[in-house]
Amino acid sequence: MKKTALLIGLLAIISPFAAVMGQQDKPNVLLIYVDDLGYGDLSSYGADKIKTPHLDALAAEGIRFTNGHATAATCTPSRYSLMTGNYPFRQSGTGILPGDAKLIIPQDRITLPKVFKKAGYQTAVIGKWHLGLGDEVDKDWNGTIKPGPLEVGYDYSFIFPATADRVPTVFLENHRVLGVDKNDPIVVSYHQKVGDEPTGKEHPELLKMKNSLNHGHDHTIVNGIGRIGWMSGGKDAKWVDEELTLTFAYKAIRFIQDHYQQPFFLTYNATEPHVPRMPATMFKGKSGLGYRGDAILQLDYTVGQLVKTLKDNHVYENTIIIFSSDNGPVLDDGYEDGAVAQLNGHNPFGPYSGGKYSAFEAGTRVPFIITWPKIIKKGITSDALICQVDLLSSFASFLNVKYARGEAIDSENHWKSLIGSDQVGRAYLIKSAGALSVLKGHYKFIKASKGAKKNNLVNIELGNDDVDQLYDLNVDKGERTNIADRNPEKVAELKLILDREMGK
Ligand code: NG6
Ligand code: CA
Repeated sequence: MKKTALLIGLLAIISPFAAVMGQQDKPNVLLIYVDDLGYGDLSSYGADKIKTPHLDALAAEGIRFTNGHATAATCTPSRYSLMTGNYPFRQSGTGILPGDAKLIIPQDRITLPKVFKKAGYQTAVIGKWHLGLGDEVDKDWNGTIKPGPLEVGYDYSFIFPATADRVPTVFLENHRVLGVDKNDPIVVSYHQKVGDEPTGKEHPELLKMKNSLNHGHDHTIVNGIGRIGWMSGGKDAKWVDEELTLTFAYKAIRFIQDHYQQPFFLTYNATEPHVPRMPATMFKGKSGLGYRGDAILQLDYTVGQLVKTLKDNHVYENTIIIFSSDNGPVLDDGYEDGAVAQLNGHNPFGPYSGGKYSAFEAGTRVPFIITWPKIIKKGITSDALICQVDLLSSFASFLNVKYARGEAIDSENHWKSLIGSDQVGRAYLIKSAGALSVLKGHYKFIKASKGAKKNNLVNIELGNDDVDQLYDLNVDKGERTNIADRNPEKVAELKLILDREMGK
């Protein structure tokens, strides 16, 4: 036992005052937040056409939640909630951001990483960001870029700005783009072509992975892949897609190796299986399900590497690992990458309807796994209603961190559910995916909305209808039979909840 731990243990016996958790006893927290992974994408969640042994081992080590949610069905709004503890409908401009967007996380309010910072943790974010950077859309990508992750609670960041299908396709370490060269400045635009790099629209013959019909992704070509937005310069700064995850994983492993002796909070924002799916060569063709499946194998491998690093440094037992996804799955999200052609019976949606972009359950109900070997029992399955927006308040309560009333108003303390000692969780949850919905017990209410019923490009039902919808998920997980007419009281109850929440 470390000397300090011994001392704390001793003090705990002789003085009630010292029973407060010592710095050495605080668990590390590794949040693995992935991109577009579906409820049915892991073998521990029922997939039988793909094997995810490292994630399955994690699920067997702790709690596998069956009723865990993102607040939205796309990336930016879900991440906004995770960071701020607020539903995305409370702030405008929280939809999918372009790659040059400015930071949308308020700097003067509590955030999830700030909770850890206030409790004395070292905090880092590695991977996808997609919450905007700087004060302005027009910014110099060759200079200091802030505010960003460091201004909203992280001590260290190694990110890419938005998504891998949006320019600029570069890494940023803290405030600077890696590999900038003043003789080859980076210029980015989301309005018009800049420079003379070929675009996917003009030169489809240069693409190593074709764009899907009518999807876009036909602006600047980087690494043989058409992107959204135009970019010129930065020859040495541009990444190669096949090295993205290996780079992020390496940085995450280094962070753990450098910080394992003090409590740390590491957010690892994996890019899998978001488009463009272009896994490292060693994973290509390995799943038999196209690059989407290969990307999931790569993700699984990376999780295994992170767990191994924790074990090698003897901090695994006292590390809380949280694994979840920012939204549900999509097959064709803009590139011909085999996700549809080689699906081979794989069902990323599980028993649910919809998918990414959708108000139906597959849009927001996602894999959610929590382990903490020192405290959480092995092999628990929990049906508690939990949501990513609650991590902020739950950890603040656990770590005894205070923040102002009126901040993080949608974040509830569900610590007991998160560690498996309560099986109920939230009384209800509001989800924003175009149409707003309320999940309460086994009832799901979707408010009437004018949006399209289906997104034909991605072949996903969006859950919109011009009448209110009510489903009983106990008997109708797929949200096929609208029972609103037969249950006016339930509809009124859930509508009232929504109105009250929206009025806050
Ligand atoms: C959509 C893109 C899609 C993906 C998504 C963001 C088109 C037609 N579709 O607009 O490819 O980039 O935005 O995904 O351009 S998210 O997971 O980051 O929200
Ligand atoms: Ca996403």
